[in-house]
Amino acid sequence: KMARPKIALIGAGQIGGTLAHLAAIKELGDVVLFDIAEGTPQGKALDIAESGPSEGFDAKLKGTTDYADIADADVCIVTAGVPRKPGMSRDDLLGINLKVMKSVGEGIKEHAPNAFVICITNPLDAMVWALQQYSGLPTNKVVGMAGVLDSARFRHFLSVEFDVSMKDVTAFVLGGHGDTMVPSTRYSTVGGIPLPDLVEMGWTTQEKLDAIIQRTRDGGAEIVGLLKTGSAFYAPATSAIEMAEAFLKDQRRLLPCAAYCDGELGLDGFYVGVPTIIGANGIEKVVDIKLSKSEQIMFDKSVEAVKGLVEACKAIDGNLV
Ligand code: A3D
Repeated sequence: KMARPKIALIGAGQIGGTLAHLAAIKELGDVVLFDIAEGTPQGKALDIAESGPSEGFDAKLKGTTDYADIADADVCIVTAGVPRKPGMSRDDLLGINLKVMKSVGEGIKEHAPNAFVICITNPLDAMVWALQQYSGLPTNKVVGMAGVLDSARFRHFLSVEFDVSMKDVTAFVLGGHGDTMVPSTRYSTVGGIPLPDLVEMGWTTQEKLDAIIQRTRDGGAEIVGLLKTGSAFYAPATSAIEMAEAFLKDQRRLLPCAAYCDGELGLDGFYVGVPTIIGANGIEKVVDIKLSKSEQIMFDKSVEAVKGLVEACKAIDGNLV
């Protein structure tokens, strides 16, 4: 018997619930929603299951507070922890969410050690690094979602500026998922035409482009400021589902993700946003792109910010190396 893939969602909050809904609608597999808040995962799983007859999907949904239920999951998507409130930076979440990563990592290690693990919890680059250590899973099987979302925001703003379909807009945002992220203009295109060429052609101006880049950097804060009670969840969930699908269907998608770099882009032994290929083996490859001088300066600054967060984690938990 061919079993359906099993997708475990650790954290059944705003993003977790949206992930469950999308995974079911796209029939990526059976879904287990896990949370420590008794009733929340069960309630969301039942509610989504009850949308099945109208939507017409075949997927089982289960809500649980017991890690045993994630047994042998093929994919785990981690959103457990707390999100930002207005005025908070992602880094303010570090202390609380590091403790959450420890319990989640141990749960995955015991029950789903063969899973492809996608971390979304902030501050992303440090949390995915800690989660890999706490879970003990191979580095190619533990990855952070940020670049797909940041690039999607960039692509959305560009498609509005150029008034063209977002299908024809590609974009790359690299570096850490924070205020220092690096939206690359040379590697971002409309219909294959790089952004600097579009400025030269007079289709947009450098000022407008700079404003879009800044809005992309502030994309998360813009949503937090509007919602007031939490952070973005529809687009973050969709981005992680894109990565999960690339793994489950062995698509070999080239997506920017927070991946473990060991030599690539001059980095040794930690996580930061880089172009990757996702296929059946998880992160199949980190694409060692060449940055321009100015991009390199921005990237280095971003890497320093991530290193600072990693050091802060080590100061809290001496077992992390
Ligand atoms: P929220 O709706 O609060 O959901 C978080 C859930 O985690 C809640 O249901 C909690 O009960 C649960 N939880 C807390 N502690 C544990 C634990 N130890 N084990 C299991 N579950 C637990 O938040 P959200 O879904 O809006 O956001 C989740 C995380 O994603 C936050 O840290 C956000 O900052 C982060 N986030 C990241 C991005 C990126 O692009 C990287 C984007 C948006 C949000």
